[in-house]
Amino acid sequence: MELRKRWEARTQATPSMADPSPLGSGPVNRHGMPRLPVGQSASKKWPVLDLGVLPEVTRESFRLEIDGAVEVPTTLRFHELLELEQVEDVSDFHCVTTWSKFDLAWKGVRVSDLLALARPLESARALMAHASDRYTTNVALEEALKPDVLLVYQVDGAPLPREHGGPVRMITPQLYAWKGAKWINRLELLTENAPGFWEQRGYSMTAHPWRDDRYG
Ligand SMILES: Nc1nc2c(c(=O)[nH]1)N[C@H]1C(S)=C(S)[C@@H](COP(=O)(O)O)O[C@H]1N2
Ligand SMILES: [Mo]
Repeated sequence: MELRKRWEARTQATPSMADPSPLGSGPVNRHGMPRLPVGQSASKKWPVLDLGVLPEVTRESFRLEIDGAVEVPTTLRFHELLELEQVEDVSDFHCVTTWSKFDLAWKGVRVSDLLALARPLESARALMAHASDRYTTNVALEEALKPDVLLVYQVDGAPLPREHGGPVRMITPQLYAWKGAKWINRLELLTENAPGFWEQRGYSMTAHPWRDDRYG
């Protein structure tokens, strides 16, 4: 796909794909990185972490805006997500507070496919994800366009629970999990990377788990 191809070399060069000395332990994952990033412990449970506001979003009321540095600002409803290529992927979830949850089975659509619909300008460099609880988080395009970066509506065969960001959230398996906005409602393309909610409060702009890249 055109947009992803344009960014492919930069994506392949990201630390979670190409770091020659990644920090972590355990057998390697599909990208050759140790499965458990440095400073993390595997958790059986899947904790809930957020700002303590549970927005009232349903599949019916869900809207996703894709705007900013794009040719075609676009708004999608839930059923329109289902018209795109549906992706099932099993991936790990690394929270900066040191727990990792392995093998979450997600279903959703690729962020790269969503962004392509809006035709990002050549000058677009980063994504600001916005959520209904007013949370924001920024991700560079070479990360956001990875094929395992999804907007998901299902986990382990069931609708995504509201406390985990249902009806629709983003996931970024190759970055710390705060880069994945729950209750997502807007993908804003930026020509210059800018800090989101936690990034303004000292968290890393890049958030690479295998570099212990937690704080700015
Ligand atoms: N909208 C929104 N998304 C969010 C957050 C939040 O507060 N609001 N917290 C982030 C953080 S810090 C983490 S670790 C993960 C936690 O996801 P979970 O509650 O499903 O485990 O969501 C991220 N996405
Ligand atoms: Mo977090």
